[in-house]
Amino acid sequence: MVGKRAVAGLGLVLVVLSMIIIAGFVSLVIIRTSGSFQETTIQAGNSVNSNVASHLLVTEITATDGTDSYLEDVQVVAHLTPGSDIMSLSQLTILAGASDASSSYQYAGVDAEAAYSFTGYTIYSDQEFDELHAPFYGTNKVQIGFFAFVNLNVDIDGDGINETARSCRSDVGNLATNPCFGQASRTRWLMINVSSAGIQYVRPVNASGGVRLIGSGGGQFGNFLTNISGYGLISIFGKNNNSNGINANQVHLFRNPYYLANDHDNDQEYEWMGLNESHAIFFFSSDGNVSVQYNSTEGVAVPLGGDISSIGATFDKSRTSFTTLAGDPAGYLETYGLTTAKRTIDAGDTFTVSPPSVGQGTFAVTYAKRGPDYSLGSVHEDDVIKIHFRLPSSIEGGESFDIRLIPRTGTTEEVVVTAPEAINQELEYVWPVKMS
Ligand SMILES: [Ca+2]
Ligand SMILES: [Ca+2]
Ligand SMILES: [Ca+2]
Repeated sequence: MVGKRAVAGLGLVLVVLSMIIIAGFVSLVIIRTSGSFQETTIQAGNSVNSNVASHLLVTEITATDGTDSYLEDVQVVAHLTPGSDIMSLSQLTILAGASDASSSYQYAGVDAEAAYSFTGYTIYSDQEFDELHAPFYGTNKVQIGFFAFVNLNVDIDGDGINETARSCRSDVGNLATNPCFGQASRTRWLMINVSSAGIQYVRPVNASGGVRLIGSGGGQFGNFLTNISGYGLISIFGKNNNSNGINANQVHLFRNPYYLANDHDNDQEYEWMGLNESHAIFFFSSDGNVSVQYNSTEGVAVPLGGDISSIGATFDKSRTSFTTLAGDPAGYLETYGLTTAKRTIDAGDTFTVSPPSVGQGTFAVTYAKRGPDYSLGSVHEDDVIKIHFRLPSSIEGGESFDIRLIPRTGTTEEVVVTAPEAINQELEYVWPVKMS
């Protein structure tokens, strides 16, 4: 392994950026820390608005999920101070800063929970992958007959042995005693021999999902991205005009796709990525059904900066932009490393996929208490809201981060949080610190 390439300077840029935002928006900042419960009121920048305005007071912060000793998401409970103006959530900017990253957040909208099916909010940040494997796809044009396994030219379980396939005429009830010889005149199953997991049986199906016997007269058969023992996916697609069964080029085996942690095309659905020996291949949700793209390998190919098919190969690609199939900016890839196994990128090598903009995100809001004037998308004086968002980086025990709630006009609430030394609960109370 050659090692990770350091990413420097970004944090500083964001800090400077956030100071500019604050100076432009508000006249007052109230900083509250967990240690002493001191409240400090300071003047920050020039006063841009001296009207009575809004101030969200934070009363409690929880963070999740601590079961792996790191916290990623926070829930900030807050309400308006007496006399505050009604605040539209679209007029609230949140900044969060940890030791190595910071992010700004805008309101995800009243429909966010439905739109972002996962959490109701999102964040854009660099994604550093651990071990990665190629190839993600393989075909072989010879016929898959009844009597011998055919090499499919792909190693989906990564054990260095290609997977093979054979046609099967028996029905599944006979497989244990008489696997797949004779008994019927037509192909009923495809046997995929995954070298480390044994034989997997995949049933070709017709367009409505029913059993399709191969070997007599016409009709499409298929099987779309079916899971193969957790290692990958198989798709079969063809026309039933071959009495001897299925051709290998009608069978596609894929490694499991890698999922991107960011919504690169900003359409509130996730993207997939596959690798071959020379390229990372991206499938964007805005380009259509990602599984269809994956099956037909219609993705956007970005060079890895080397051929990783052999051991000892270097790959080195400085930060390179890529677009969706439609041509919209979709992010950056940076690679750097040396292979120690064929078609493998080691966990310690650099393989960083970045969205078009890093350090931005959205927050979602739920109502812990609904006041009499409650309305979605805004905060009234008697509401208690819970603000949900993802921290700019994972927080470990004892690490500090700060959160600033910045109204367009009004007083910024800043809370400095120090995580508990021992993080082990799914939900950890991180502010204020409970005194035992
Ligand atoms: Ca965690
Ligand atoms: Ca294998
Ligand atoms: Ca997307």
